[in-house]
Amino acid sequence: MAWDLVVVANRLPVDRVQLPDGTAGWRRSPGGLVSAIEPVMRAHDGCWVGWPGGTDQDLEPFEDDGMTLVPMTMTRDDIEGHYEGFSNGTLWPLYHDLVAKPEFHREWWDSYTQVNQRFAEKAAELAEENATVWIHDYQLQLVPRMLRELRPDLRIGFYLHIPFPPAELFQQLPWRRQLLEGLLGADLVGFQLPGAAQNFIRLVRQRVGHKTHRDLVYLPDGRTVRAAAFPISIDAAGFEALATSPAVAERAQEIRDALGSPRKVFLGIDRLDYTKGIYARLRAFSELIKDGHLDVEDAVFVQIAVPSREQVEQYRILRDEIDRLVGRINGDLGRIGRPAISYLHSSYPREEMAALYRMADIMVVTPYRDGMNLVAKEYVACRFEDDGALVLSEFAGAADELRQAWLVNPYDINGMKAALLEAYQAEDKELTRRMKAMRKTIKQHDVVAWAQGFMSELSDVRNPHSKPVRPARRS
Ligand code: GDG
Repeated sequence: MAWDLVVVANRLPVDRVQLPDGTAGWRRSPGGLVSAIEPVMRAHDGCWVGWPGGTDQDLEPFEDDGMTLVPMTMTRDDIEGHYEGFSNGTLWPLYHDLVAKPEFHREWWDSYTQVNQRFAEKAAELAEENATVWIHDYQLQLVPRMLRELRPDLRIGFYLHIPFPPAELFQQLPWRRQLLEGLLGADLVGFQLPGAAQNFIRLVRQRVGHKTHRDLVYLPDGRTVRAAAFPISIDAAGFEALATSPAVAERAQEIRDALGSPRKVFLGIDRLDYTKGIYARLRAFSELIKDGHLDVEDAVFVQIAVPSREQVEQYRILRDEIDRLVGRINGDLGRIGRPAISYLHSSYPREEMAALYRMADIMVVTPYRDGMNLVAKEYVACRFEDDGALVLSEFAGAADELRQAWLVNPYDINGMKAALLEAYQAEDKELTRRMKAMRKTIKQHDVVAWAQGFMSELSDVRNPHSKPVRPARRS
């Protein structure tokens, strides 16, 4: 069977789980990628290639909720070298402003190359003639070129969900040229922000020596590659509908009651990742209590830390650090039945997320660097009464659009304290003014618009080897 659209991502949109009767089954995995890609998949005759989690399992393609999913097999060595190693130990910190120190290991690179080659071969096998292939994220940056070598007829798009670093940082990579050439296999390379696209173009000019003009790269074989920004978004209407449902309203009230009905609730929801700035944010909040600006009778901070990359050493260390900090803050500042921080290390269904968003007065999103940050957008989508405050890091991609948030520098603890306090004390009128403007933005640019924008730019690319999707326009 061959497909008109092949989506290639590191992970499939489902996780392999054990069902209560002991047999293996699938559960929809949480996260932005799934809700973003689903509408595109449904509009096309498409299939999705990715790793289902787990090791050494050869699984056949299968249908899930109307989508055809094609599982890739990964060995323990692949996971160590490609996923935990080069993707999350080298690229992730390097692309996030060196928030942690990236490690460079030649074995990791070899594994990254091998896994990328296998993904490319699988996509080549599944795509019908002149099909479109959409490759996602930093784990698969070599796939565009590898795939083009196998199948020059294809139309290839690549989208990077995380930031693309400035040349000064990217240059550290021993394999910088290979990665740039890998991406140049695509017809269209999409980024979250215009600055990332510019970083890429500049690097291609400097390091690979191709001619560039504005957002275009001219390759010696006559192809052109476009690099542009497509800020990702969320299913805004879906989140709003969930937040307005009676079940979610009831649950939101239940959570508030369980917290002891404080005057205001602060909320943080993040994957437990060192880029997200959880530690500094909790410190800032605790200092407001220590300084006497807030009282645990009036305010509580609910921090949800979703388990992530638990096999990677740095993530285990981070978890311990946050455990210790929360313990210390609650030990020092809490009272019986009134912890300063209500900390949960767990993941939740979408309905529970919506209830949390609906219940919280102040959403605190303070990453040191983030491609976009969908949590910030989801909070805004759920505030259907135009209330609630968003405190947002300037270094999250979302800050480009959500200008009416309380924008903070996450490295500046005093600045964060001031913003948290301002958001806490803000008058209703002020909250409404800000939230209304942000809701308008989110509604206008939802995830469907994002996916359509990317696909339509991709189908406009006209290159010598691939046939145009639509009949060529007469000039
Ligand atoms: C990367 C980039 C970029 C989280 N916990 C649960 C849950 N989630 C959902 C959220 C949200 C998504 O996962 C997380 O997205 P973020 O954007 O906040 O962060 P990353 O995971 O780092 O995502 C990021 C994104 O890709 C998309 O391009 O914005 O910058 O780093 O949708 O709601 N969902 C459920 N239960 C949970 O416990 N159901």
